Amino acid sequence: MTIDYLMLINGRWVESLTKERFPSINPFNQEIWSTIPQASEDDVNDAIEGARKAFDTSWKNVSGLERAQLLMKLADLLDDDAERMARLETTDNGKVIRETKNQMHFAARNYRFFAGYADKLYGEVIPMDNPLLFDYTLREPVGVAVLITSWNSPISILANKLAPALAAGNTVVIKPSEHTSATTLELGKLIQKAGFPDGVVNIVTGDGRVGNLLTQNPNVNMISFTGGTETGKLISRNASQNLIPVSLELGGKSPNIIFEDADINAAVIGAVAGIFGASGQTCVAGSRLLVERSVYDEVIQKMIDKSKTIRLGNPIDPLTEMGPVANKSQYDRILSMINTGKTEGCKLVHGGHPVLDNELKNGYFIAPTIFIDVNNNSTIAQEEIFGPVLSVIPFEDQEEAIQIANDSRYGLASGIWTSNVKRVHRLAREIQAGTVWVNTYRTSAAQAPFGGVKMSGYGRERGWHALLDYTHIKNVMVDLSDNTRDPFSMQM
Ligand code: TXE
Repeated sequence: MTIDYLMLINGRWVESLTKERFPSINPFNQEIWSTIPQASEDDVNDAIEGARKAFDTSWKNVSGLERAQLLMKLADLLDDDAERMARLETTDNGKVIRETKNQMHFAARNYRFFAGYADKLYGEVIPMDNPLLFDYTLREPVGVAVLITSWNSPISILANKLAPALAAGNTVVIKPSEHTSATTLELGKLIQKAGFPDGVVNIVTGDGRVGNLLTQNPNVNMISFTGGTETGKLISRNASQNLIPVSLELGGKSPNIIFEDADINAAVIGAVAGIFGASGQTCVAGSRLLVERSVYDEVIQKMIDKSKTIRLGNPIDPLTEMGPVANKSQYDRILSMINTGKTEGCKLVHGGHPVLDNELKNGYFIAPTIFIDVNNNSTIAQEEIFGPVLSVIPFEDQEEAIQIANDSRYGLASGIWTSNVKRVHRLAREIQAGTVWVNTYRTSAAQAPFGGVKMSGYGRERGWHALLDYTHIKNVMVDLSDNTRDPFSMQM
């Protein structure tokens, strides 16, 4: 039996005004397991009006302490519901349950982290040259924030946005990916249960048309987006028409660099986590593995050996290590990129094909794939594939490693595997990326800021830095003098 979800608009669970719906498909068995409303323009407007009204009325009078308590309550509810939420997420996007379960708790941790800031967002008193001027700042919420998320980690990505947005006193309209809307709508139920006032959090569903309407609406004050780089550009263009700020967390082609002085076994595990974890469907995927020539053959052999042991299977089974990719269009795109790698002469040493198996229900499975001797200019080394496809690239020395690492239009994440402490800090400065992992990969924390440079976007999520995107600074200047000023001598 399919579940027919509703949208959350202004505290009410509603059908789309046009009654239009679309199916959500389980990528493991390709069955339709739920249906989702396709929001109309009127639904979008209702959601934004609801968020605006809540911002101007009820939410404004909720103190920082109360906001913190609501966020803490939400975190508790999410922790308690993690198992069920993880199963739904896995059903929707095919990500293995061991990861989706972790992500529920990680999201809860994010709500707690930002809850701690809700009553500590204060400004500063600024000393003036003129002692009779008293100047201070207020840190204020921006207003109505639109949060658009992708399908690869819906609840975890949403927490990166929703937690700081609410902590800072904004109201929001969320649009999850059309491929994975269910858990965001389930979270809406937890948000209501936690006691957030009506209209503070609205959730509209649908495809890119809904995102387009949301990001064009003049009543929106900021946009936070996670998704593809091309969509990010469209959103940025829309935002420019209303001159509102945007935070963009986009794609990547991240270099994971292994030096000869690294703990090679640990580095290989890190490289596997980097590209085959989540079937390669993460923005930080370490899709370019740069390996120092002296350990090149050893690393490749170990990568192949390790890849052979990866357990593909039903993502709902806790023993499964790699599930299917999330949807048909991803599946087709990944296979076509593998084909491009082959035609461009990259040397395929492992995988490179779909895995068709009755046990796997003929789901969208793609074998862990390793290309070696890849030229960094080739398509598979430059384009984000968003699948389990690794390009291994040799380098001769540190300078060449830096040059290859930075020869990319993206700049999201990077990894360095070495025991040389000087090299660590040198590369940390030289590499053009928002994150540099050292002797680890795909490790994250609520406290650590995350985001990209270059075509990977701008803005930061997690860490107190995220609050900067959801607040603006107001300056208050008070004249304490009794004298009237010369009206024609003011500086501004
Ligand atoms: O992303 P889209 P898709 C990359 C990855 C992947 C590619 C395409 O390379 O292969 O993007 O994935 C909404 N205005 N990443 O098609 O289209 C859409 O409904 C406003 C990297 O899934 O960018 C969804 O909610 N919104 C990434 C969200 O944007 C629009 C994660 C993301 O969808 C819109 C996912 C529009 N015109 C994909 N069009 C990462 N950074 O982790 C679509 N949307």
